[in-house]
Amino acid sequence: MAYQFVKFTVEAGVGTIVLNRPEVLNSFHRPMGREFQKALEVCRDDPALRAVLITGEGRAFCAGQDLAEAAPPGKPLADIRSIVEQTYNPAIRLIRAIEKPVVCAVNGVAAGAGANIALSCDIVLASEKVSFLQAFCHIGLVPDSGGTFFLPRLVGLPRAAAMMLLGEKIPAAEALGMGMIYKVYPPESLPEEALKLARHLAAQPTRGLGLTKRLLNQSLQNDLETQLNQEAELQAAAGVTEDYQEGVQAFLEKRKANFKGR
Ligand code: T3D
Repeated sequence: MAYQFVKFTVEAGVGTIVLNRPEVLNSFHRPMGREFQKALEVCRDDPALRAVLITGEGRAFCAGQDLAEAAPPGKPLADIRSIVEQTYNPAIRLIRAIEKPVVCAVNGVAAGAGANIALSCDIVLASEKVSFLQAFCHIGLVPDSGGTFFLPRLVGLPRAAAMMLLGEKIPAAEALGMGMIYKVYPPESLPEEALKLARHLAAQPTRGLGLTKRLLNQSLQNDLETQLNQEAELQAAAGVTEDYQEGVQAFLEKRKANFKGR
């Protein structure tokens, strides 16, 4: 597939997806949504890809839905439900279902669905200059793209409610302080740090990391008993991987492990 609205590159086991409509702050229209999904599917399906990095081109990460597409001036409103179901929901499902680490490097403002796409990723890094904004309330919409699922679990209900009802800009340092994101960097170091992290993850025991992600996904709904059983089952699966054997062997031989992702 030819990509026009995302840039998709593959290098050193990392699939890098760059949202690429900088003139509208990388807001999503349907074609960009389709390309984003396609790139995520490739990351899911290609065993040579062992980590994913998502970021934005230009001064923004993503300003959510392209409002000119959703509400074109002088024309009937678009079918908002189908936009949510076809552009955002499949992308969020894919990010959570890919059994490989998905890193998000928030290089600029992350608003609306853009903020919630970032929050659905496994490890979120941000430039210290950016802000996160649950912009939906300013235009009479409800939060989507899994925001009402992830945000209360990340920061608790009171903060999630305030962010979603007020739509204030939350600076990266505040987001970090309340556990919304993992680390912040000066803007000039973010791309390099994010790539370094993604490359590191791509050289780790991918199957074990993927099963860890599955356990974390399930832990959001399961009770302790169910989760303990799941851990035993997936530990058994991790314990028969080549990477487990290599990890233990390398430890005993006091050398660096050479993981293959199998
Ligand atoms: O179909 C549905 O609607 C359902 C799906 C909903 C999912 C959602 O994401 S709803 C929420 C949509 N997003 C927003 O409401 C955010 C809108 N944008 C902003 O509030 C601001 O742009 C930002 C706070 C993100 C950044 O502000 P600032 O001052 O840095 O930039 P700006 O000047 O507002 O924007 C720069 C350009 O990008 C500008 O175009 P221009 O004047 O240079 O030609 C602006 O119109 C354009 N732009 C920014 N966001 C969007 C956009 N164009 C279309 N859609 C956008 N979301």
